[in-house]
Amino acid sequence: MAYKRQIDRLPIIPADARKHNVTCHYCIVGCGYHAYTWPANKQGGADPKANAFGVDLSQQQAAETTAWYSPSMYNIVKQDGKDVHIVIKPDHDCEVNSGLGSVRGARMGESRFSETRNTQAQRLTDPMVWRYGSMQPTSWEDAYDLVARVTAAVIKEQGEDGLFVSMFDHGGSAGGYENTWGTGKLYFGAMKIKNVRIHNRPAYNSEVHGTRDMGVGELNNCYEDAELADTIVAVGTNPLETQTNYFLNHWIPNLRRTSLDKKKAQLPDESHEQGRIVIIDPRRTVTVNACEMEAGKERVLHLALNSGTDLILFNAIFTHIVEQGWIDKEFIEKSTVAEGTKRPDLYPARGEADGKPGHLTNFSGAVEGCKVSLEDAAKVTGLKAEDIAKAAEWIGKPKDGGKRRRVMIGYEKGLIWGNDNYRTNGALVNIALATGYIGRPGGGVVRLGGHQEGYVRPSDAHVGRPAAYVDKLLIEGKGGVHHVWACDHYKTTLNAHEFKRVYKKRTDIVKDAMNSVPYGDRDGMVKAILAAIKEGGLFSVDVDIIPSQIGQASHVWLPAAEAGEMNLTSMNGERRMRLTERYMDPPGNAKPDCLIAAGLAQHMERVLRDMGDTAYADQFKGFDWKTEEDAFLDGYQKNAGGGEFVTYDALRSMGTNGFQEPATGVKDGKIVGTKRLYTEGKFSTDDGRARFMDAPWRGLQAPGKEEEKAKFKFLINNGRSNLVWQNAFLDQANDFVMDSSPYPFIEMNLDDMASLGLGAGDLVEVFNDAGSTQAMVYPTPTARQGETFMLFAFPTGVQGNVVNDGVNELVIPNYKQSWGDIRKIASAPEVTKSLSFKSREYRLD
Ligand SMILES: Nc1nc2c(c(=O)[nH]1)N[C@H]1C(S)=C(S)[C@@H](COP(=O)(O)OP(=O)(O)OC[C@H]3O[C@@H](n4cnc5c(=O)[nH]c(N)nc54)[C@H](O)[C@@H]3O)O[C@H]1N2
Ligand SMILES: Nc1nc2c(c(=O)[nH]1)N[C@H]1C(S)=C(S)[C@@H](COP(=O)(O)OP(=O)(O)OC[C@H]3O[C@@H](n4cnc5c(=O)[nH]c(N)nc54)[C@H](O)[C@@H]3O)O[C@H]1N2
Ligand code: SF4
Ligand SMILES: [Mo]
Repeated sequence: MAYKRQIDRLPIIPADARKHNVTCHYCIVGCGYHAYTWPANKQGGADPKANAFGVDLSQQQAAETTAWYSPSMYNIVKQDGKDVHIVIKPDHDCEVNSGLGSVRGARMGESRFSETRNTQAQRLTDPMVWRYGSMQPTSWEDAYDLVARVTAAVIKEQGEDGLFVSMFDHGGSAGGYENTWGTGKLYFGAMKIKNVRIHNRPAYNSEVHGTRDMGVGELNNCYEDAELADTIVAVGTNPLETQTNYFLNHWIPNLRRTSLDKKKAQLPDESHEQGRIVIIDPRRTVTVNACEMEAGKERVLHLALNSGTDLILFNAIFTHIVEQGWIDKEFIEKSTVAEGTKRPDLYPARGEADGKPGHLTNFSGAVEGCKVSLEDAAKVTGLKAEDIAKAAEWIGKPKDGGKRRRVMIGYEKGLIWGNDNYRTNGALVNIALATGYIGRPGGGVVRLGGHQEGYVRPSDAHVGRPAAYVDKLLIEGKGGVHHVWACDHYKTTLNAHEFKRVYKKRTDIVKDAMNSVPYGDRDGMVKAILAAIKEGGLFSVDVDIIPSQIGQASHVWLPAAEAGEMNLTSMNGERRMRLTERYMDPPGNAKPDCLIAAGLAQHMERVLRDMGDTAYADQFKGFDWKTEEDAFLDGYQKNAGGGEFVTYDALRSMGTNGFQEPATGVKDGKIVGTKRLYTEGKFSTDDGRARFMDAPWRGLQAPGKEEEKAKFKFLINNGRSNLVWQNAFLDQANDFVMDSSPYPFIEMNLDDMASLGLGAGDLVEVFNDAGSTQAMVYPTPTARQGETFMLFAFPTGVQGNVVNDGVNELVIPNYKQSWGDIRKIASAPEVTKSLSFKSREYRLD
């Protein structure tokens, strides 16, 4: 029955099981689940009164029944110190997923820490410190004391710029409003840390400065808009695999040729068409395949452009829409910068825009600046001019009867981590502004998102723009202490090969120094560490839930609790905020990140007072939180828009549907939210008018990319797959994942494989001037010659090793445009030999 799950039957959930609201803490979509728990020595029965479903389980259930769960949703965990059964099961009444799970979220149950069933035995249960040559358990007090003393001493010597911080800025696990506030209050409130970076990029900046500078916040629509759109435009994203239930539950019902989506049929006075989709991605993804199967090929336009050429494509689409007169004049006049407006402070002359790699302007400025012919764009993108025109038509041309099309544009990492981030982002938003489809049903120009969001922090203005390129500074030997929160640069940064080489060297200097002093001699230990830092060493503190790869270099590990082991609030890609209720105990002595930050602050205060710096010590006051709820009240309630209406109790009563931020009030005990932003045509600028961007094409922008492309044979495109969540931090201890993916796959064209003498499952080395890594060959008939796709961030082969250090002017990395050569290491070894390499595409006939 159960694949390596050591179980031959599952207990029935009893009627009196405790039921907790859960939002899946993996991707942005934030599907609603319930966690049922009940004592280990009990189970329910077949009688409707004896089970949680209230149905007669002695009868055969219908195909679409909700009265079931799978082995992957089950576990035995600790709750208030006692063993309980747990089932974490998708909620049919959640509007986000309507009961769908995914191959990631539906494994939440088996991915919980269980001493009984031996799952996730890798979880950290105690603080660990470098002692006598290895990592050893210790108490929180001891670990805090060491971290605070070294950190305070380094700040005394080097100033706050000597403390480097890497911290998550998202929701989901790690993150959440509680934890972004806890860490934010420590590093941006008590301190003003400048050498700080976010989990997924080497600086503290925005992934989407472009759209924000134009006044268009990136999460401006709602998931229902994907059901209402006449045309969905998907740029650099593979939502079947990365926003799975958003795609399946909201895009597919619109695209599916067999029925008109119910919500769409209810729209007043509009012509009702089955949706169509334009997908812009150099690679044929399974999303393209699924759309073709569901919508019919004639309603799917896949623009397989040359890697990194999106900007010129968008400019050509924009130009064509303008030339055809398909623009929304009224919207442009009312909601965007008026012609002739002179605001040198806001839109300086072209080329003089400080910290803005694109020039913010009005409509005609963008028309002039972005002008490019279909033919010229076709040459650069490798597409046919007629296909570019067709995309412009599907976006701009009014429907039969003259009604405007409803168009939703969604983009993610193929654009964000793509060539020339700022301008490309701007060029795409230009199209949405020109056609007026923002703030209207079936519209929006939005990030599709990565993790859930949950950002509330004191201002980061002191960081400046461009922000410090933190990884580069670390490589150059800067800084004395590095605090790392919930990210693993060893697997996920750019220029990772070099980063790891230097980071290991610098942290080893400190380890060697620590080995020379008895651990119990705290003064001697701190002195030795400081001396080692003067020699170029770096003291590293890793706050994580498992021993991570960067953690191998660290001197202290602080064990964190995940969502569900603490109460945690976050919002999804349509700003839907929910509370995941604590349903189990954290492993051992692990704590919520916000309380770890509070503990660090309190010890900093104590140490600084001991050092005699009372004024600085006083800055670390205000962390006397007992629970994560205290952190939430201190952070969200006081600092988030509409926060005053939002409490844990109110969220609990709003279940898995929650409300869409920002909150605007409370009615009949329910929080009232905001379905769409910008419905009044007023944008996030001082005058409420959105800006266009004058953003002409300038080739591959990041340093070294053109040269790399010319020198090496293969594009090493990279990203995600359905099965694996992020850097596989939990998946690496899951047989289901590791048996099918012992190494990261690299999808290759069959002729390319033949020319290198490669077979399925062979191990190859991928290399270029930035570094080298390894992968497992996955024969892919649809892959274009010379273009590969490698799974990113995998523990047994890090794609980031071959991503060079080139970034844009605002320090946004360019992970997606990498080129390298490939050579064979070994024919399929035992672990890959018996794997299936069948096509990931499906056919209905
Ligand atoms: N080549 C290449 N590189 C990329 C990308 C790419 O497309 N290509 N994408 C980038 C993107 S978008 C992202 S998001 C990053 C991801 O980069 P990372 O953020 O480094 O990767 P994650 O796997 O999300 O890391 C999560 C870490 O946090 C730990 N963790 C999980 N839950 C908790 C918790 O509750 N508390 C604490 N303290 N720790 C926790 C996990 O064990 C893990 O070590 O990678 C980036 N790097
Ligand atoms: N299964 C799963 N889902 C996830 C995650 C996960 O780890 N696993 N991670 C989550 C996170 S943190 C994030 S940020 C999101 C990312 O979600 P996505 O952005 O959808 O995922 P990626 O696979 O990184 O990249 C998407 C596509 O960009 C394409 N691309 C590469 N170069 C270019 C280019 O030059 N132009 C264009 N237009 N496209 C290009 C790639 O071929 C790829 O198909 O996924 C989230 N969801
Ligand atoms: S689609 Fe995302 S949020 Fe939903 S179950 Fe899957 S991983 Fe979780
Ligand atoms: Mo991400």
